[in-house]
Amino acid sequence: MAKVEAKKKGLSDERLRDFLREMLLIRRFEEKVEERFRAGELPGFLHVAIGQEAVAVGVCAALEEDDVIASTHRAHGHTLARGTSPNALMAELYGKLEGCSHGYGGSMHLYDIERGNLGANAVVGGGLPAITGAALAFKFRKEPRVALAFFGDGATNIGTFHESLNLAQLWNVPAVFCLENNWWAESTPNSQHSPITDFTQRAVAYGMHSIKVGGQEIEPVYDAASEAIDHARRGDGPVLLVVDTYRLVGHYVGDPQVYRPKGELDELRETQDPITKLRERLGVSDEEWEQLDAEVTREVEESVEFAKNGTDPQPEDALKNVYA
Ligand SMILES: Cc1ncc(C[n+]2csc(CCOP(=O)(O)OP(=O)(O)O)c2C)c(N)n1
Ligand SMILES: [Mg+2]
Repeated sequence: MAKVEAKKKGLSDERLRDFLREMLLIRRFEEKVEERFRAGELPGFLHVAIGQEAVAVGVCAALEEDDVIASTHRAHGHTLARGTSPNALMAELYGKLEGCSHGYGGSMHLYDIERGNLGANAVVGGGLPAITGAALAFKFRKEPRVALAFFGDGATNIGTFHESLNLAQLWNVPAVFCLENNWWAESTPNSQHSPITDFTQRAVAYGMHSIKVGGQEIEPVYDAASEAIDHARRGDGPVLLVVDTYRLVGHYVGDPQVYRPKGELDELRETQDPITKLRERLGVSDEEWEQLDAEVTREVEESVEFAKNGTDPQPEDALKNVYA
């Protein structure tokens, strides 16, 4: 197991400013989505990943264009970071044909095959077998591509996690398993759902290489993800990439979070916000910040307008694209 410290591999300030913009766009997008959901405009169920933006942006930035990802029920950040436009994502959340899943999916089923997004998955652990299969296909075809699955700490207790890691290692495929450890599975803390606290130990059972990194600062996330992805791409086998992070909100929108220790959330928001950390790291002035914030907020507002003006699917199309 290699622990990646905050080493710098020459990420320029310009690149970091792009990361800051992307993270802020995801934050403002999710805040807006939460607001519109509470107003009753969005069907379905909603999980936001506020606090985990550095993972989505840092890991996706380390991927190449031809690589693929699969995501979870907490997928907006991964989807935007992989290049889906806010318009296409917002339209999906409004159930419109212009959405990235053409209105069939909603928040937990975001697909964008053109951008290498094999889909979000409401079934915990559902993305891991798909990623193992994609990686096997890349290996068979001798394509220099990597397949990466995002999933949570709770998913490490699901059978598909173990089956996927076992087969990926056995077949030596170019897969990266990116575990976003936010310390909770719904209202259950790690200590009550996993006998193992250092998740890299899960990889030991499969003889798999693992890397662990803190997820609130984007530079080490990017470095660790690059190392994992390079390892897989050069044929050295799959990697379990463990990223410790925090969800600074409830499990779902509306979660009263009575299970949290008192004061925990306020303290984490104060000390562990990845956007604040990057802003401070870059020394972004108030003026520059306000301009950036105004720009991304406008982009988000425009996506709501786009979505509201979108096309409703027709009832007779309900069974289109249903294969089983
Ligand atoms: C197979 C399956 N079991 C249970 C659920 C209900 N469920 C939805 S999210 C969740 C917790 C997942 O925790 P984790 O993997 O840590 O992801 P996080 O919500 O923390 O991002 C559970 C149990 C589900 N969707 N699928
Ligand atoms: Mg979790």
